[in-house]
Amino acid sequence: MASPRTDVKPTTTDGSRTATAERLSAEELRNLDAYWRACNYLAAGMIYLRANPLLREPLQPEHVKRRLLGHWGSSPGLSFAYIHLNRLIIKYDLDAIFLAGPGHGAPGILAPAYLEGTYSEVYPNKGEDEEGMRAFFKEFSFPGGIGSHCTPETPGSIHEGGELGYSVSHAFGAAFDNPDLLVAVMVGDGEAETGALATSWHSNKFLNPIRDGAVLPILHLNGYKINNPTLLARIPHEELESLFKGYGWTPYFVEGDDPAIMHQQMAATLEDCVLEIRRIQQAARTSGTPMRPHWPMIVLRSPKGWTGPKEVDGHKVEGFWRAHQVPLAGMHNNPAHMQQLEDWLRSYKPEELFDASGRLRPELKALAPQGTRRMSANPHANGGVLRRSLRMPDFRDYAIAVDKPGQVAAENTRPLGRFLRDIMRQNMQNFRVFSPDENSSNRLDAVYEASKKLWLADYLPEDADGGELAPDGRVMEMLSEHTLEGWLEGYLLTGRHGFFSTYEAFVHVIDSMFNMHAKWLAMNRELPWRAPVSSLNLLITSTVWRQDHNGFTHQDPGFLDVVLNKSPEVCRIYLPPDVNSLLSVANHCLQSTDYINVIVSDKQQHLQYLTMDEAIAHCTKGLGIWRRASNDEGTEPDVVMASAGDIPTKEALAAVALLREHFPTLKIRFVNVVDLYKLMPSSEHPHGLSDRDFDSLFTADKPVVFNFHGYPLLIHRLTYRRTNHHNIHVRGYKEKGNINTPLDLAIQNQIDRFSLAIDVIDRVPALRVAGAHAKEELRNRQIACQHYAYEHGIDMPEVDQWKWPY
Ligand SMILES: Cc1ncc(C[n+]2csc(CCOP(=O)(O)OP(=O)(O)O)c2C)c(N)n1
Ligand SMILES: [Mg+2]
Repeated sequence: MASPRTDVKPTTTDGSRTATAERLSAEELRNLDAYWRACNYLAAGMIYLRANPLLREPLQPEHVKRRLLGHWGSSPGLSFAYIHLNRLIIKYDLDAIFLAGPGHGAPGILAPAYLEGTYSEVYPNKGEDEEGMRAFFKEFSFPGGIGSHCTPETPGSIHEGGELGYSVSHAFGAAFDNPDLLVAVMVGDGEAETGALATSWHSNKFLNPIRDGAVLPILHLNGYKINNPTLLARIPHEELESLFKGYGWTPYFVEGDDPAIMHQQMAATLEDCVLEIRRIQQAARTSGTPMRPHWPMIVLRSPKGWTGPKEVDGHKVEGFWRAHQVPLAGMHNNPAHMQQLEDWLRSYKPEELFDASGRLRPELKALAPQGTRRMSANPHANGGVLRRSLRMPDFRDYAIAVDKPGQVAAENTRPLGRFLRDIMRQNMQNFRVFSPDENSSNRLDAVYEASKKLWLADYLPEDADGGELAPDGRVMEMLSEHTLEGWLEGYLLTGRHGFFSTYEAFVHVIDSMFNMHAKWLAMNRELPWRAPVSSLNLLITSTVWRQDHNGFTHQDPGFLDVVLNKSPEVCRIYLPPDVNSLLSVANHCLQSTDYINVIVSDKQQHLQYLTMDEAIAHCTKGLGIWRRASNDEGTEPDVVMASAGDIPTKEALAAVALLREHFPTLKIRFVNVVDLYKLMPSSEHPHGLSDRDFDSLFTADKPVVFNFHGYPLLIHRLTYRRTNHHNIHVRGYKEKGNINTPLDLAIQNQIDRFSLAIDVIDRVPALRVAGAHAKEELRNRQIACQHYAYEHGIDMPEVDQWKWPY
């Protein structure tokens, strides 16, 4: 079995790169190593100790936490890279932040944040003295304390690293439009096996060295995950090197386990990388020619759990997966382990590192940068403080004229594209538009008039014909929802603004990224020192109801069900039915902070209902009665027809028209819902309607037929506590469909006008028997429509070109 490599390879221009020159004087080396020992001491202390933080007395069981929760294995490597970067921040006055991909190694990040003083500034009760250190140790991964990852509570963090895979894309998002920023990102070698991380190496093709900052990935090749070796650590060196060269990087290797040698190697290699980055940037910036350089990256091959216990109970720990979490457990009834822990902690010689009060000694303190140059205090990592509001054109200028509701059709997203174009024009430094190859398909292509798609890879002559590519584009398109979402999150968390559009069925690719970001935002709101960041705006388009040519796999409105699981404080869902309501919603969302705004709007031709003034009022309320579609004014309705979503709204309106044709005296109330959370009780969501308002809109006892864009159960989830819930009958997508005409797809899922009208006949007591004839006729028309579709491949013109008749 191969042990960690200790061979030192010479620097070459074309082969494997490892810097060998000794950059650290003996004193620098001694101090740097002492600083690292302090980090490692704190990391272990955080995991184990609740008292006796400086080991001023012999270690006793009562000094040790009863539950040992945390991850030691990653921590020493993380702080190793962090403090080496500190050296260069001071030497070259770098503006740098640090992202820990394996965020479970938080002790390796919290330790330097504490040593450089930021932690105590942010949390004054964790001061830089013995009592502060005790409190700092105790709260880590402790009930009522802080989490065991680089959560938002961690000063300097924009990346929790709870769910692995997003570190590199987050790092690039942070670097975009921050020309002076260096984003160092540690990538777990296990993390590198995830799909999201694998695709994100390509981000280097989207970094413009003139206007963007730099990303320096450090692959943390500690060889192991929780219980397994990592693939990248068990392939030949050449294969690993070729892999990264193939991704367009220049890999530098730092490999070994002897701290003295490794410090020299890391100091030299990191410095070479920083200088190489500067050279690349200067060349591009002085020539004005954007290019795609082969940016440097570092492969840091070091033992997992470096400097920790070598063996425990006869099992190898350092340099093996057993070092992943707590190397020594069962302390309280195992004196041998207690002794081994004490020996391990004392091996860092805390008495040499901290003064009598418990503060880091001044010669070591001097190794950390000052003020906002400290990575834990860099404002980019608390992006809300840098955030400037977007300069917004007036969204009303993009309205379309609606003289009478339900007469003209328009593509709902196209005017939004023009609105985004002009937002882009006014915010050319802090706004970007993201989409997985779909901005044109989603009818947002007007945005290219302001800025093209960023492309730094090769160009072909034919690209000039509609390719819309440019090396300075601000529209980000790559076919990786993961990478785009990660870029956007990184961009927002560093204080900028963005807009992401994606196909409804495939937004599920980022379900769990959405989850992670929602959790981040929920915690962000709890921390007074974290300033609000721009909301993440997600347009879900190419929706389930218009997948005529793509079929079954493209029909999935279930993302909304995922969104609903997350904290109501941070999630918003909007289903604007037409152009003007979409513009009004987008205008609101783009100026909001600390939310994830999910907007569902199909891109194809749809009937238009609301004037801009009506749209503003309707969207401000979030839901409301459409008077012109209702005939119950001044009386109690016999039935409420409700809708949410563009196509369901049209079918619901057509159902109302059919019912009025058949039953002129039937009193129908038409309610449209734009803001889905309005349906929730006000006690559960800040947007929720009071029971009084809900009952007055949806009645306390009349049947409600609700035609919904997504899966029907979601409306029940939202309304189950309402007085009239037992009378709410929801239609929505039920996994039926393939290559259908729009109406046939609606019929198969029973959201069509005929099914809805029949539903009403079935639910309104006075019609149950009297409506039998009408029901028959509606069924016949439904069957005729399906036959027509199967015969002609299109919907009957009278359906296709249906207009609101009243
Ligand atoms: C996407 C995802 N899958 C699984 C996990 C569970 N998990 C936590 S740590 C870990 C191993 C990580 O190994 P590596 O990236 O090499 O980090 P190291 O601790 O070695 O630095 C796993 C599988 C996770 N956090 N995220
Ligand atoms: Mg690992």
